[in-house]
Amino acid sequence: MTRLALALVLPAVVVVAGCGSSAGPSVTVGAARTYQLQNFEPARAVRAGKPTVVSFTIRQPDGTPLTQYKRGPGPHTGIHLIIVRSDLSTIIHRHPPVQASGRTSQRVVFPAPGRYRVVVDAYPAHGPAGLRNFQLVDWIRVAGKARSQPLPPYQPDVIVDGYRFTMHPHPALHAIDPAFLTVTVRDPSGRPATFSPWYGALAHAIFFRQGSLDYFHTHICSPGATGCTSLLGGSKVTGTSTTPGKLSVGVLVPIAGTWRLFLQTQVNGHILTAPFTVQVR
Ligand SMILES: [Cu+2]
Repeated sequence: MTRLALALVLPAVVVVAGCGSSAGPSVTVGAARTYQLQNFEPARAVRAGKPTVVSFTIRQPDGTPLTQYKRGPGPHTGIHLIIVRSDLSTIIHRHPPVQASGRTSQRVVFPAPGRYRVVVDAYPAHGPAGLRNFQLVDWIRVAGKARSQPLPPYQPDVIVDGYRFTMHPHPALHAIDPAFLTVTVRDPSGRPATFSPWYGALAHAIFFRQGSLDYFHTHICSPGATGCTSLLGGSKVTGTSTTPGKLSVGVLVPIAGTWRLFLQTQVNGHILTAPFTVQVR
């Protein structure tokens, strides 16, 4: 029954359930009505370093495939496919196209053996009232001996492909309490980086909680951009970037713990992923 869905960010549900993807199969919309991942592939272990096609259909509570997704500007459209290894050492983030049948397929390459959590973050065009997006989860096993890596401690400076990401000092973060982290990015020559839109945003902040793999996702857009706000129960947050090389990253997570923030942005055609460890009280 691991293919069963878990709907999150659903106001009708207790907030803490929001991203509590560790809760397992879950009722979401009314009594015993759930969204589910159907015919999720791969069903068996796959190989590291080889292309793997991840595919699935989202089954609606009425049994039919979900085929209509939100469109338009901003990042909150379609399906976001986010895959992390269970030790949070690696992340894959794609926005695969949805076929007319509702089937979605994405080719990915897993870098190393291990268990990978798959989060399908879906934005239906016509969801139930109050439901903007929801997440369904599954697992993929990549064969071989997994070498689990301990989560690195907080480091304010992260260098990715020669680009330096620096997180500025910040007050303590609290669950369900929107906050902002300032991160500056400099290119290999030390100049402020110029962010260009990727998947509808200047940057994506993807949060996973150590151990339970709870998930949340916020975005950084240009000032005045529409469709950039992330919601969690009655809370919301919108990240912005008004100065070259500087990101104001919205933080909004459902529960306290140690979280890995994967900050992704596009600079000079490079997709950069900068991981940070952050504590939430
Ligand atoms: Cu995103």
